[in-house]
Amino acid sequence: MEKIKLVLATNNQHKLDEILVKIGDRFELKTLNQIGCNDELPETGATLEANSLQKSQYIWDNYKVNCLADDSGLEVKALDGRPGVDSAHYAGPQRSHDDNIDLLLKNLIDKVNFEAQFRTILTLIIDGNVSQFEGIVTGKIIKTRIGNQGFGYDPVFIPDSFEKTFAEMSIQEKNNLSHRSRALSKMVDFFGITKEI
Ligand code: ITT
Repeated sequence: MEKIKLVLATNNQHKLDEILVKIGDRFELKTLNQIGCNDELPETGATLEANSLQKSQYIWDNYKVNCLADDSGLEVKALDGRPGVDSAHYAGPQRSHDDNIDLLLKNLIDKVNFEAQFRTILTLIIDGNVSQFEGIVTGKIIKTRIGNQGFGYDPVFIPDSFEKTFAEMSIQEKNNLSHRSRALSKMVDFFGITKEI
């Protein structure tokens, strides 16, 4: 069966790697570079849903190719769901993962509840038709960084039922349970594609 072609509407190499490992065997995936797109994708919405749609719609409108965008965020209970949609630039426009974690830990200093979740909204556009898929993983924030794999808030996030952070996991391990991977599984189900064995 011919593989479905999708352009991944993201400039985040880590997301690309996680998506390629998860579904690269079942889809023909292209990066923005490969279609000659070097643009900053628009992300001016107030929600993950809106931003995810904006990024995918931008690629569809400008390149007319089937595409998939990911907008994700860390939602912390004691911070009323923040940083949420602002996760990438929580500490400022420099979009520094290190600064973001520092600010997160500072804002949690006087809190007792460290529960948090990562949430992803994928937006798939096929022939102009839009579908969205959500993935969530719950866990907790820890006060010091552990691990050097992954990206973003991975060094301070321990998923429920685990004793290590996302940053201590390989891509495959993280893909067993991550928000992104769960949303991707829903998309795969949507296409009804089974893994070849
Ligand atoms: P694109 O918009 O180009 O896809 P981005 O990094 O700007 O890349 P987002 O707007 O979705 O992506 O921002 C997501 C931010 O949330 C990201 O920069 C991290 O700080 C955090 N984040 C999302 N998924 C994460 C994950 O799996 N592990 C750790 N942090 C994550």
